[in-house]
Order: sequence, then structure tokens, then C-alpha cells
Amino acid sequence: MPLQDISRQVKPLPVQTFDIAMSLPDEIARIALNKDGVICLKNAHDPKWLSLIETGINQALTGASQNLDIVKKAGDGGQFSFSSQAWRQVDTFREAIFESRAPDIAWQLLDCASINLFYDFLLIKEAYTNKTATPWHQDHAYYPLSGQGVINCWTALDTIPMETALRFWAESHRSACLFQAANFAGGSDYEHIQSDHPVIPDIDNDRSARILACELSPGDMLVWDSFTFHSAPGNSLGTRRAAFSINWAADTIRFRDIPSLKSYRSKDISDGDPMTCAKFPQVRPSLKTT
Ligand SMILES: O=C(O)CCC(=O)C(=O)O
Repeated sequence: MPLQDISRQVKPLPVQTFDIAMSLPDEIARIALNKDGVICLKNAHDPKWLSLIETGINQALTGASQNLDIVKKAGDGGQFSFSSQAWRQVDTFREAIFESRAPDIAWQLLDCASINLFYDFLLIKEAYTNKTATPWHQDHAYYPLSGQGVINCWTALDTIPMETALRFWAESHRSACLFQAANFAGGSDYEHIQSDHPVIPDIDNDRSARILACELSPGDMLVWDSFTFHSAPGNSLGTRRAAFSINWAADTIRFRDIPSLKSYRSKDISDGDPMTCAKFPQVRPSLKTT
């Protein structure tokens, strides 16, 4: 599938933003997430957390990830890399996920009895990767999961100004309708596309779509529902644009055995099962090990 033109003329509106430097997100933040399908949490993680991620990047990009793509488009000045499920091999990713307040932030927002880690995702657009626009998509279109209650907690590792900011279609999660998956790397159809799903609408030319975006500093986090449509421009700037996201599932989510990437599946769970297994551990409340 060719990358879509995301040069929308209309200026995006701001994402509702909450500063959580001193506390976990509150009920107002949770209500905003449920309403718009996305929120921004300023100061979600500190420099120590960011340096744990930086320390693990090289390992993730040289074999530790279960799913890794490194794309260099003709004419671009650098590479576009994305990797998932590296935490089981990369100690510092594991520490950043389990030994920080990351699970508490997610649990507070999902507001359910227990939550599971689904997967980690590292995304790096090096300087001048102009052709790395991310097409409009819903994360859930890639998942072998049923139910709503998966969130993406996406933390900026670099300053992300409006030129390279993610765009969200506000409230697009609310119909709970899943569209086809788009190919992140561009060029061809996504390998596990579900062709019985509707084709992604022309969001850029839909004047009724309320589009949200905001600038981020390192450590700021965007949180969105896995049904929320989002997209991003390529990186036309002379600096790296990187993020590390952690995807969490509420206890209501069940495995659905449809073709999908290995990183979203575990041999230990079957169709209809709850998520808990070694690959998708329950993190809150913490399971006691004896
Ligand atoms: O930052 C980007 O280009 C895309 C990020 C994204 O869509 C995701 O992490 O699901």
C-alpha cells in the first residue's frame, strides 16, 4: 500500500494534556482518554528512565527484537527502524518496563482488575528520513486480540515538534470498528491484511474529522486506545525522532487466533484465552512468585 499523503492543510487541535511529574494520572485524564481516544502525559518518565532505553537500543536493533524492520528509502538521509518484543532479551528495557511507574500509569488509565504487558515497541526515524511517513492506521488492526482495553503508552525519547508530531483522529475509537491494517514500511500490502475489513477512509480529506496533535519533550508520553486512528509525517528535520512505547492489555482482552506477527502471539495461549503467559505477563496486581 503506498504511503498516504498526510499534508493536511487544517491545523491540528491540541491533545488534552496532563502533567504527571508529581502524581499518577487521575480520573479526569482517564475520562479524557475515553472520550478522545488519546491524551498526553507530560513528564511521565525522568532522565534515568530515558537512559535505560538509550542503553538498550543497540541491542534491540542488532538481534534482540522478535520483530525488526530497518528501512532505508532511496533519497533519505538515514534509516527508519522499528522493533518489538525486545524486553525479554534487553535487561534495561525490562527494567524500564517493570521497575518503573510505567505499569501503574497504565493500570490507572485502564481502570480494571488486572493488566498484562502486551509488547514493547521502539521506533527511530533518523535525521532527514523524509519518506518515512506513517500512514493512518489503528494499532488493533494488527492484533490477534478481541475486546477493547488495549492502550499504547508512547514516550518521546527526543524533542518532537509539530513538524514531526503524531496526528490522531479524535473519537475514532468509539465506533469499535476495525479497518484494514496499513503497511508501516510502505511499498506493498500488509502481510496479514484482513481483506474483509473496510478500507481505511480518506481521513486527510474528511473535514469533519477532528485531528489532534501536540509537541513532546523527552519523557512526555502519548497514550491512545488501540482503536484510535493515528498517523505521522516523515522526519524532515536534522535530528533523530525516536520513541519507546509499551502496550498494555486490560483483563477483558482475549487472544483471537487469526494470522498476525509472531510478536503478538504466544504458543502458550489459544483462541479465547485470557492473555496471561510468560510472554504477556500480568503486571498489576503483581503476581507473587514462590
Ligand atoms: O511515530 C510514528 O511514525 C508512528 C508511531 C505509531 O503509529 C505507533 O507506534 O503505533
